[in-house]
Amino acid sequence: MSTSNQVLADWVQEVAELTQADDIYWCNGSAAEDESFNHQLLEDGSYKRLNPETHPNCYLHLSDPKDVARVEHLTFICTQQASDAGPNNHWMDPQQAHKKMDDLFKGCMKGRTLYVIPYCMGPIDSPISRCGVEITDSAYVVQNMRLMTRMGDEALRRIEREGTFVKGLHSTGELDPERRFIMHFPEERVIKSYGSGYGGNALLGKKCHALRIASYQAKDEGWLAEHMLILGIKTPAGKQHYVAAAFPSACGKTNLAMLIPPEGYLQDGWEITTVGDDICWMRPGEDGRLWAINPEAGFFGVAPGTAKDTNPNALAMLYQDTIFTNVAQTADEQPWWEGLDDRVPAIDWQGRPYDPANGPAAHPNSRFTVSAKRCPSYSPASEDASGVPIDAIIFGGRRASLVPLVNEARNWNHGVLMGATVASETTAAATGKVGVVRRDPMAMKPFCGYHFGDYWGHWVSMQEKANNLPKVFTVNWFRKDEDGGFMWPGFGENMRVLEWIIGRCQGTAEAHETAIGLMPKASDINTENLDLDSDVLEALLAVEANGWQQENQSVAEFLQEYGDRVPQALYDELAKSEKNLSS
Ligand code: GTP
Ligand code: SPV
Ligand code: MN
Repeated sequence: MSTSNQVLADWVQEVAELTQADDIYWCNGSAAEDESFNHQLLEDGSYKRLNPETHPNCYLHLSDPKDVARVEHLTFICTQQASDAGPNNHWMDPQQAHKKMDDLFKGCMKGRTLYVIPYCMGPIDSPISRCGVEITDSAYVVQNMRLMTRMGDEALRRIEREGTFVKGLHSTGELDPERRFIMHFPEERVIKSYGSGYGGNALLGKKCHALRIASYQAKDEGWLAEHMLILGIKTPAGKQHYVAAAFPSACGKTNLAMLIPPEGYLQDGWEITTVGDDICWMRPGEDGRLWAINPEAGFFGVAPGTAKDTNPNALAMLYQDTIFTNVAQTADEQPWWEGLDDRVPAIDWQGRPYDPANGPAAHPNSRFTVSAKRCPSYSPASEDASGVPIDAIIFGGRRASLVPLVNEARNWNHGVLMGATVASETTAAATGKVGVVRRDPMAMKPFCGYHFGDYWGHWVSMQEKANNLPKVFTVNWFRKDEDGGFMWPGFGENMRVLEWIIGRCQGTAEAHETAIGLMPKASDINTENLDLDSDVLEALLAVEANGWQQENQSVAEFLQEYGDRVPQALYDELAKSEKNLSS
């Protein structure tokens, strides 16, 4: 037994018996352990060493070609009452789900080692952080968890002090899509995942714990667990602000979190720092503001599109100590993906000689795993036990039409309505069709561990818990013209929108009241050195009354799908917008 926590010791024993693992190994988080896992993964062929000259200590892992993304159709929330999971989740009776999973886990680790990974989500000394233990039979998962969380002895000591932790059981199983399930038991704080070794399906600290289980727990305890990046903005006057932004998977969180402002902004003294790129835990502080931590310690970021001109900070992280999953390789064994540069890859993400006839060289959901500390814009405030105070919350998605570049909520409840009804085109981050517009409330459609009606009610209720809440905005970087081109340049130029948002928070930027919220006029956006036609900017900031009337009709239908658990405040705000539009 390697722990003084009896519940943990008993659980590990029980799982070892169920899975019939040959060995049990407790991860301690040391550098020597890291090295020995890398060695083992190279030996057994799970890793390929990338060019040590250009990419020291970087490894390539190619997953099973049928195991390349999250599987929302195989992901379940198992609450006692089906109604508590809500129409936004697949539900299974907890008893039945446990039985199903335990049958799959029976004997699945015969001949294999069971790894115990104690981890802490958030700074080890933060009262906002929460711990978990993942049991897995995948050394690749161990190495990802090492980068993505604070794992090992320090986390175990905290678990022993606190006595509580989330239990996550994982096996890659046979990687058979027919024998693959990601089950959550939020009432028991338990996760069981079988049959996938990929990303959010297998790194249980991430989506399973930090979003699905944590969102459920946060509702009971009065805080928020969100699919949001956190970034710091320092103004030329030296004022430090923090912004949290929720965009659906593969819709720009990593990019915005690491934004490098345009030249003129840098000269003026603006500074952007990165606290997190995917998950944000926020709770009301004594000052009535929301204080946020990034529960993660690393980035599991989308590789395709990452380049010198789009996200130089991200690219700079990836030259050492990085795990690449499902990217392509150049002839000299450097990692490569679409959008990186104009070299032609030699080998594709399935290890075949590259042939354009086989589709993209890197899988569209190929990813890098890297420590957050390697990011040039990494903020030291990420380690603050108290978190950072949030000034603005931003919601966004991919909308080719209608939704303007930026819009400010009239008030908190209107902000909750805007977040609750964000729609976005689906991406390769989950299996299924890409490019279909669906509502993705707060970017949490795949990740909310309970009924959306209750979740929106919880958001509305934050007003009673904190009297100095952030201002709320929506943005849309993805409007397209008739030729299918993006109308807004995006990436670093998004700074111009952030400047307006910060100006609104400080009370210095102008806004005019529209039917759908408070918006800048084109002249309120800084366009110095921006290569954009003024009529394009006008179009990006226009409110199309007819389109919004239809949108609101669709929003009303959407809310009705969630029945009487939807807070009345959302209908009231929707009615206001409808009245504005018809007057
Ligand atoms: P997850 O890790 O899946 O939660 O995703 P994410 O939200 O962090 O996504 P990420 O920042 O990696 O964005 C993925 C895709 O969005 C890439 O193809 C980017 O090139 C594209 N993207 C990001 N920002 C912009 C932008 O401002 N404009 C445009 N046009 N594309 C963008
Ligand atoms: C997402 O899909 O939102 C991700 C990647 O951040 S994964 O960890 O696979 O869920
Ligand atoms: Mn994500």
